[in-house]
Amino acid sequence: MEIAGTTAFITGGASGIGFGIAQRLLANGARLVLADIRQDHLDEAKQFFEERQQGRNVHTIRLDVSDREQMREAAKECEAVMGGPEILVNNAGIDPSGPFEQATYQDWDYGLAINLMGPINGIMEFAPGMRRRGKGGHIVNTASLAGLTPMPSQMAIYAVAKAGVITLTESMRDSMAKDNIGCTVLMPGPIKSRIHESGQNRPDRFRQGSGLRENEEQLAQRVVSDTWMEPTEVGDMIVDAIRHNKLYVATHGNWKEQVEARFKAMIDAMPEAKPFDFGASLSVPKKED
Ligand code: NAI
Ligand code: GGE
Repeated sequence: MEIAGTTAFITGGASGIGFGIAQRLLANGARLVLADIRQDHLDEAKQFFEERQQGRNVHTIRLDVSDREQMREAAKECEAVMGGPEILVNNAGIDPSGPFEQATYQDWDYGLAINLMGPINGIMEFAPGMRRRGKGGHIVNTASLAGLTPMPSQMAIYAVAKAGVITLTESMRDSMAKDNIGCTVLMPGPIKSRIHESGQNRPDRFRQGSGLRENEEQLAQRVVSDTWMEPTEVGDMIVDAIRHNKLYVATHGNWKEQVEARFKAMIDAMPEAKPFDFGASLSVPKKED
């Protein structure tokens, strides 16, 4: 599809990968609605674009992607203020990692509410409008290579959510295609960002009863490495994926061996296929049966 003249709604659009995608979409002629839970990130992003005489093409909305009411209101506000969106980027996410044994239900609920239900809420609240306007469009969901690569238990909550985002994107594709809406799942490796500040972004209702507070405090001390990729480079990959409706974008090739070994082990676990008619068992029984 053509990016120029569209509106892009980007969750977590005021920092890191989302902000990198925002910059490259704007440079290619899109208007932006940046949605983020952090007002300081939104103010900083807005100022960045104002300094470049692009403020009028950027609208900001404070919201939490795990709050469905706020997502519904944001869809209305986006359509009213900037039009569209034709492009939806479900990117907001957090790092809920820590010792598996210490994770509580609160930590699971938090990790899945933001990283998996966030994209689902985005699709539930925005896809109907995108279909109704009939202009086609594109949906980008940010997963991670951690959703595909075998991960240690420390990363279990994160990996479960990100694996879900990959499957979600793959399985919604045929439905979206009927309305000329393309789909991309972004699977980044290490990217320069403020994901180490995740502890600050945990919504209040998920704070009491967490078992991972110590880990969040440790994560907050981590420094961004020079060797990690620039978010604008990821933004360029997303511009290309939207233009050419590419389902998968992986930013790094460094985990190919692990991913290949994982799929090989799964395929090796499968017996030789026996001839079998799945037609009857997989279809809904008819009334007269
Ligand atoms: P970041 O922290 O720099 O940016 C994320 C933005 O999302 C922040 O501005 C934050 O305030 C916002 N946010 C957090 N929770 C939110 C919520 N509930 N509702 C609305 N906004 C919220 O981090 P980064 O790294 O750019 O993260 C973006 C996405 O990329 C996440 O989904 C993350 O899991 C994913 N990712 C990041 C990688 C990395 O190396 N940085 C690698 C692979 C995936
Ligand atoms: C840069 O910070 C993070 C983070 O705090 C949590 C998760 C991630 C980055 C990523 O999604 C990635 C990095 O690619 O996940 C991995 C983390 C550790 C080992 C391998 C990973 O992905 C293959």
